[in-house]
Amino acid sequence: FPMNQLKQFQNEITRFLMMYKFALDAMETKIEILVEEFQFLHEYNPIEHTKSRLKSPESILNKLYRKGGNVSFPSIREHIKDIAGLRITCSFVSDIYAIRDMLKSQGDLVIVDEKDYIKQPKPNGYQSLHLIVDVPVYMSDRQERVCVEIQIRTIAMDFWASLEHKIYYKFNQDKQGVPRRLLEELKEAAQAASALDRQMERLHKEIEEIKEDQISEDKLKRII
Ligand code: 0O2
Repeated sequence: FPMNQLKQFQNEITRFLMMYKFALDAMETKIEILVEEFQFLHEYNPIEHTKSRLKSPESILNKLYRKGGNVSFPSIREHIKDIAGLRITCSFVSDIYAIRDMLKSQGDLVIVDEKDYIKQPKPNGYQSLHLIVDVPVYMSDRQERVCVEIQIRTIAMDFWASLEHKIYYKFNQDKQGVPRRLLEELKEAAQAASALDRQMERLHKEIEEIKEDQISEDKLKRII
């Protein structure tokens, strides 16, 4: 490659990835605003933590190759929707859907795809709600729309997914190499995580009801 062409190519990649970084920044700000308001209204924070990441050029190219796309920016945009990824870990399952609905009602966002692995877990037990959101990005000379993948899950689902990910790393990502017994136990663990989520949700609802009863009792006392 002549030096000037290489430089131009590097600049184009950097500019391309910057768009995704800006989309992630915009999404993170949106989430912060939603949480602040939610906290004011409901007196608790529905989000335990968020984590964002940009896919590296190397794994973008690997995925592009797997999907049979050609190496061009339009092809990358078409085939790879998770260059920008945001993972939101919630306290309760109902919070996951509350956040999904809040995002759905935002006029400038378009939900391009939704995969509900909570209602229908993957065969290995994986659970999460996945959204592909089309986000507007305002640059100095133009407006672009880019996709951000949002994974929303509970702490229990996140705990399971990170352990499962580590196990595959230990086996060098060779899915055939993991012993069957281990896979079965992992699936059982996912079911246990799901049962724990249901129990916590029930407790959370009971506590909310007690809180509401106390508030109305206090109001009544003040009136009488
Ligand atoms: P990374 O490093 O997290 O980005 P796609 O290949 O994305 O076009 P697919 O496979 O239908 O289509 O996407 P899906 O099902 O929405 O899942 C994509 C992402 O979800 C993965 O990203 C993981 O982050 C997560 N995920 C999906 N299934 C599993 C699972 O069984 N276990 C764990 N631990 N995570 C999972 P990447 O690109 O694989 O990796």
